[in-house]
Amino acid sequence: MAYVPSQELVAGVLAGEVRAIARLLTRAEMGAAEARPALDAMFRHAGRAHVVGITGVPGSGKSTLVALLAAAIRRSDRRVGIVAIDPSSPFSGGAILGDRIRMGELGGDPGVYVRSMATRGALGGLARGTLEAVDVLDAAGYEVVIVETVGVGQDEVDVARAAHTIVVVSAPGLGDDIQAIKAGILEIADIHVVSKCDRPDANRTIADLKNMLAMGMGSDTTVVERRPAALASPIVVSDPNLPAWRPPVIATSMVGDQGVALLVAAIDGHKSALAQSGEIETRRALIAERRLLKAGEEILRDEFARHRDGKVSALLDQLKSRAVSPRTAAARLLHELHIGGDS
Ligand SMILES: Nc1nc2c(ncn2[C@@H]2O[C@H](COP(=O)(O)OP(=O)(O)O)[C@@H](O)[C@H]2O)c(=O)[nH]1
Ligand SMILES: [Mg+2]
Repeated sequence: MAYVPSQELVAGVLAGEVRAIARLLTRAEMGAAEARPALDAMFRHAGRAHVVGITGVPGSGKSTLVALLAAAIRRSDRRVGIVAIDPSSPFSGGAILGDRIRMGELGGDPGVYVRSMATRGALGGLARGTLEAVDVLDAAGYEVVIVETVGVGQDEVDVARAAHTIVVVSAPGLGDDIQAIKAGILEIADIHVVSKCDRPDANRTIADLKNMLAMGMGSDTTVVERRPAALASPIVVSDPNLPAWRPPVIATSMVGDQGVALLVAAIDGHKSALAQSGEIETRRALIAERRLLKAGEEILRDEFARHRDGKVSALLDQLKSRAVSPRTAAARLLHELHIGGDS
């Protein structure tokens, strides 16, 4: 198969061609310099999708939920792109999200695209290019882009925080506490999910989570709208009278797809709440700021590694002997690396 320059893939991606999407995603993941202009073009064309981040500790049921969620969103005829950074959790016996989707009701559905990003290193260092993969799927016309990421570690949490709607998944059976608290991700939730609510111990997890929220670790909601009998907790579906969005708690289960339609409603409710309150602009600005800093960090780390044994080593020696302070050395470093310049 002949190598197609990345720039030539742009038109294919914009036309929604799966092969072009797959190739460009691979290059984004590899961090191929050649793909840079194409990825820049993707960023310019992106911005229409609603990006949903699904996060939670390993084994909390994220992949299972994402597959169900994607199927439910498909029923409203929207196309769904999925980027999963947790391709095979040890808890799921290595079953990856892509397999679930292919084997499930979405198998062969051209309206769903799943990409599992490899993680780097044993500690699951975040795959480079995850947010660029989101841009690619956004530019390719997927109306909803779901990002599954483990809510452990700064990089992974940063990816979740680049979403418009952040769903934090907690589950029974993973220890005594609400794991999301330990991971420090409870407060980033726009929507809380307690998964595996078919388990008898799920009620305790729901109660614990609500207690935590009542104690001010995030905010619970008390407004109920059209609450089906099956729903274990109240939910707000876009109420214009609310002063601000209050994260609902939704109980879900893979048994009978419980709570999944409500989760879709909550995501859509959050999306319209962001639009109605104008908060979407604030959030977009925050995401832009984070992405700028993140990209800057990446460039710095890349350049640092490239010159580690060259210009950087003398500076390191001076620092080691305390001839210069870290701040001064860093200022010189930035200067000498000519970051952003042509050198
Ligand atoms: N009982 C029950 N088990 C579930 C449910 N959802 C997921 N699991 C199980 O929990 C384990 C972890 O699920 P997975 O989706 O891979 O979690 P992830 O690591 O957060 O992506 C698997 O063994 C699943 O079969 C559920 O709704 N009910
Ligand atoms: Mg998973």
